[in-house]
Amino acid sequence: MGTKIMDARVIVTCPGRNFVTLKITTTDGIYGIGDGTLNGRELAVVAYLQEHVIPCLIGRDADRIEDTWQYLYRGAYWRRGPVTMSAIAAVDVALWDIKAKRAGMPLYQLLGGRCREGVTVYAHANGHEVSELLESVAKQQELGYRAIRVQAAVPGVADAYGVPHGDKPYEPADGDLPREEVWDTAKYLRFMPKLMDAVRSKFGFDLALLHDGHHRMTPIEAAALGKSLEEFQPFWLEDLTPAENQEAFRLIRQHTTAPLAVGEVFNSIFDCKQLISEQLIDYIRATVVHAGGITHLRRIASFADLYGVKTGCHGATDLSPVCMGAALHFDVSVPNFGIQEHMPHSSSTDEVFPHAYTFAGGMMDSGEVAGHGVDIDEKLAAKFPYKRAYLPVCRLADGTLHSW
Ligand code: GCO
Ligand code: MG
Repeated sequence: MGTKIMDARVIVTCPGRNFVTLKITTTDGIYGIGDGTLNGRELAVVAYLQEHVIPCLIGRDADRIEDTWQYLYRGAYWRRGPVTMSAIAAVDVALWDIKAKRAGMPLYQLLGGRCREGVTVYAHANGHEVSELLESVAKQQELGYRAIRVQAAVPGVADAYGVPHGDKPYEPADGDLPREEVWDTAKYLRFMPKLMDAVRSKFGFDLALLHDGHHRMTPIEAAALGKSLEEFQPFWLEDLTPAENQEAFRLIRQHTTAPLAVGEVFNSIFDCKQLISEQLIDYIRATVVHAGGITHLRRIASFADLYGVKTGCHGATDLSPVCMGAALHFDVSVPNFGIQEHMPHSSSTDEVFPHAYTFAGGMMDSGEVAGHGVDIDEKLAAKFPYKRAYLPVCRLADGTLHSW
């Protein structure tokens, strides 16, 4: 009954920003697509797929998703890392798409069926001033969001994370070479309670408020931030410290009950093993494309469930609609779902990637189309050639390089 992989091709397109898509076609004429986008390092994944993965795929049984995953992960000898795991994710998601299309079912059915009626998503609000942030929160509320991430420019700091330059939507990968930003943690720590206070005073406590520290604090600074924001009851504080050092979270946890979320840059279960098993975080932010696809993300989620840690998939615009589609099937079917990030794509991106998923009233849904429900219009995609774009780098006032 097996169907074989006949062809696999990488499609790179830049409808406003770069996306890497793998398209796998089987001997029975069905195709599936997977996202392999790694922001600012896109062509590294393309080379890994073309030179090292695709030659091993041709002729392989398309139904053997787990075995193919093991072959590409365990069989490669050099394991893990964002480039490898994004490439594996692209294959994995394309194969799940094919299997679900062959079954004539939406992907979530193969993952055990629905655990909920829809997926609660959070939006981004930001501002160059607190007043502008408050307007942005109101606008997101009007669109129906009941969970909102708040980021604002910090007085006296040239470039805070999460605030757009000018009036374009926030999209940080904007330089032909990396733009340099200057950062000051002390000013940020003094400002954050004022920001949260302003938002709570205007909107009350029913709105779920999130905030992203974007890896810029030391553990003790992170602990101080958590303590100072606790009274504003954040839904979560994200990426307070660079999380290579998992045990750093013990120190943060000793000082604050603010819920902690980490993991958008993680690519395997080993990146979060200690964070989860010691219950040092509350939400794991790994998502489909950077954490080895549906197959590996489910493993991370099952492990997290043992320790009361919920999911909170990364969903910035640098993850393609293909990743979003796959993530929504995961989200509706995973028991320990927490929340899903939603940064809407540009209209040209949505045109290149027609999709079945929907948004209404602060919730998204995967839709009922067989497969993951996201396609690629290759003719249109070809009209948007790859354009090199780097994420910024960050420095302190004295020139010291800091985590961006
Ligand atoms: C988020 C993220 C993004 C990242 C981006 C980097 O929480 O949405 O931090 O905004 O900066 O995905 O490529
Ligand atoms: Mg983040």
